[in-house]
Amino acid sequence: MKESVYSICGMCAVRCPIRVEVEDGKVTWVEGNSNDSGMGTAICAKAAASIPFQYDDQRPQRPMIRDGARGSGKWKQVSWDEAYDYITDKLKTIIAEHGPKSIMLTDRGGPFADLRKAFMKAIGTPNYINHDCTCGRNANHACKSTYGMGRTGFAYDLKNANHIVLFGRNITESFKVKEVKGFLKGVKNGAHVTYVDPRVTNTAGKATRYWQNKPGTDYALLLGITNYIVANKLYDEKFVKKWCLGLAELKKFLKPYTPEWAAEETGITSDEIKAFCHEVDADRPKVIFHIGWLYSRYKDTFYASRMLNILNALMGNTEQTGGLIYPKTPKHADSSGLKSLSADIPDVKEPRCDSCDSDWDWYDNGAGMLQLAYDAIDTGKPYPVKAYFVHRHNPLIALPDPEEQKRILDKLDLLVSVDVNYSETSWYADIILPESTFLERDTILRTDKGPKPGFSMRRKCVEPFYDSKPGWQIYVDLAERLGKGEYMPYKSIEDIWKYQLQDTDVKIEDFSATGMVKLCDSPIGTSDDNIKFGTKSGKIEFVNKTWEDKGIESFKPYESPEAPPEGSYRLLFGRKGYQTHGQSTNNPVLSQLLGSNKLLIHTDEAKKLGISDGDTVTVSNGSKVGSIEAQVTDFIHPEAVFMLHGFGTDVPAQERAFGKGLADNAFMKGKLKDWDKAGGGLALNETFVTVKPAA
Ligand SMILES: Nc1nc2c(c(=O)[nH]1)N[C@H]1C(S)=C(S)[C@@H](COP(=O)(O)OP(=O)(O)OC[C@H]3O[C@@H](n4cnc5c(=O)[nH]c(N)nc54)[C@H](O)[C@@H]3O)O[C@H]1N2
Ligand SMILES: Nc1nc2c(c(=O)[nH]1)N[C@H]1C(S)=C(S)[C@@H](COP(=O)(O)OP(=O)(O)OC[C@H]3O[C@@H](n4cnc5c(=O)[nH]c(N)nc54)[C@H](O)[C@@H]3O)O[C@H]1N2
Ligand code: SF4
Ligand SMILES: [Mo]
Repeated sequence: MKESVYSICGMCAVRCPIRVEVEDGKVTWVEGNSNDSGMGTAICAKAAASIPFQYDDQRPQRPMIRDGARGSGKWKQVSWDEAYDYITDKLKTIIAEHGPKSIMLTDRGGPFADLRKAFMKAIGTPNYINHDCTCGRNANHACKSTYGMGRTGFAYDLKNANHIVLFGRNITESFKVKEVKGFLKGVKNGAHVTYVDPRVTNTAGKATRYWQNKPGTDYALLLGITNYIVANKLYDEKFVKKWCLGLAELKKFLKPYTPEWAAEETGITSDEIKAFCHEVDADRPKVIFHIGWLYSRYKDTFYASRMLNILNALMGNTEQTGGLIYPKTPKHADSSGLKSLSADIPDVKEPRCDSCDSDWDWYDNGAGMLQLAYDAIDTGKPYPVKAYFVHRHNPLIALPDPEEQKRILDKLDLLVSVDVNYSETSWYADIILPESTFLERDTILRTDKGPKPGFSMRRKCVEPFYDSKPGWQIYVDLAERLGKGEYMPYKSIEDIWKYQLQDTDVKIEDFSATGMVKLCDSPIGTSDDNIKFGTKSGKIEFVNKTWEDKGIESFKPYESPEAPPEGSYRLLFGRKGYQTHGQSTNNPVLSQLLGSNKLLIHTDEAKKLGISDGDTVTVSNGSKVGSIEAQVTDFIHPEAVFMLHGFGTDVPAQERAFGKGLADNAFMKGKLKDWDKAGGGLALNETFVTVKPAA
């Protein structure tokens, strides 16, 4: 019998709403959950590839304990009881010597992290951290320092925009399904799209204006743009007067940064810059400057991102159709929210190992700073960190310099990986706990913000194919064994759902029909009454005194990016539409589409080096050397080379991907320590490699 299960995709961290067809205990079809407005039924290739993934025998099938040196690939398969005993025995010893604060956990953040945060709080450690120092950290902190709220404090109303401005935001390949659908509707409706990237991408193909800037010069371009907009009053004077602080200081700071100056620095002509400024002036307030994501990997992208935030403010696009809209919460619908699973657990008084609550207290300590936690493992300061849980996170691919990381991880007494793959980090761990795939497990409820706020549910569609467990069960079991069961007293997922829903009028049955519950019947529209900023002044702060008191200047004078040393190129990276970071290259189906990554190099540079398209080339940075196929193209800036992220696995159990391509992060030597002290993001793009024909 065919049955529909409404659930939430888990093939990447976007977590789209889906409908899954199940027949005789097998998943036969996955599509978008069209009950969610803007979603429709179409989804991405990665989601479809979840079906063969469930049966993949190249993923961990039961718990495994290391039976040789770390990374040796020697494993002993064990029962769940043995695995739990192993972990709790080690943890008890570690806790006896160093206290519970010597335990840390990192994951991929997001709505389901609430359960892991509760586990950490229950066992008495403050050290929950997520991946964000390699993702949106600079952009997030830039938004906080201007608007007083995080990067996701606004939703972009792309489908109604007149102009969408994307600095390295490759929205059609590094996508979220709903967002890209909104973007394409905007394009169809005639929106202007300005796309800036040293590399031509699919998104450039959708743009009305494509600028190939010199890598690392976005801040200069933004200074030139803002200078011209401010000097010529091409902004919303009424909005700025009412809501923004620091215009005079901004104006003064921008003086030297004319479009002519920016042209010299970026390679984009001043006429083009000026034409763009007049165009956005005509298009506002329906203009969206995307505040950035992954382009924010340079030394100054906190400041570039701050300038994007300031430009949004100048457009007066807050809470405007076609602009930046507050995602409405349950509160807007007169409902309580989900109760946090941490709510009834006593606060942990210990300081954080990454010092985000002391030395770096202007940072958002919800996400923490993983690079500083690595320092703590390495140095034992501010205190020893001896046990590390890595959940749905793969630092040996996601953080730079795996060689240096392994040196540091070797100082741990316990490294636990909870994963669905033999990730590079699982392979280096002491123990692997296989989590059931998202098709095989329930998760805690999540809140959906938007015009119709509500909650949604990920449901188990089929029984686990291997001897795996859902994440919630793993942490509830471990809390119990560590004598903290009273804080996670759940016997079933229903117990957890009931706990989360206790302050609302919603019942578990309400999710059956569509997998989601909306808290209002008609969408909550935009209104000036909703405008509220999280800064001390309640305004958008071009000048932020609180941050200045911490030594973070509001306006940073521009410095040119370092020129690539003679014979070197700046290493750029990104992803493809049918790839999720490092976790798709061994997928039974996606591996066939992805094959190996290549090194994109400009035609003129390739000619100089005697490299032809398809040649094997040697790439190196210090002691790190590797070979890869060259793709010779006109579509990349001559100063840069590019490779897709997430390839080059060193895990032999990933048989389909092993030996294919190179890992970009392995060339980022020393980059664990190279990060932006203002924004907190790792400066991954400040990496240079030399390229030559393979011998
Ligand atoms: N050099 C370089 N570094 C980068 C990037 C880059 O482009 N280049 N990108 C950066 C960005 S933007 C990000 S967000 C990070 C991402 O870094 P990560 O969060 O580490 O990346 P993912 O591949 O999303 O997830 C990591 C792990 O989760 C596992 N996993 C997948 N599904 C499940 C599941 O259902 N349960 C469990 N328990 N595990 C699961 C995967 O097998 C994988 O091992 O990397 C960052 N680092
Ligand atoms: N299919 C797919 N979609 C995803 C993900 C995935 O793994 N797969 N991951 C999700 C995650 S976690 C994230 S963070 C987002 C990332 O989404 P995006 O931020 O759009 O990231 P990418 O496309 O990976 O890389 C950014 C682009 O920056 C360009 N770039 C490099 N240097 C510069 C520069 O100096 N200036 C400018 N303007 N551009 C530059 C690169 O050429 C690249 O095209 O994607 C999300 N969506
Ligand atoms: S973008 Fe694709 S893989 Fe990611 S959650 Fe959505 S449907 Fe799944
Ligand atoms: Mo990310």
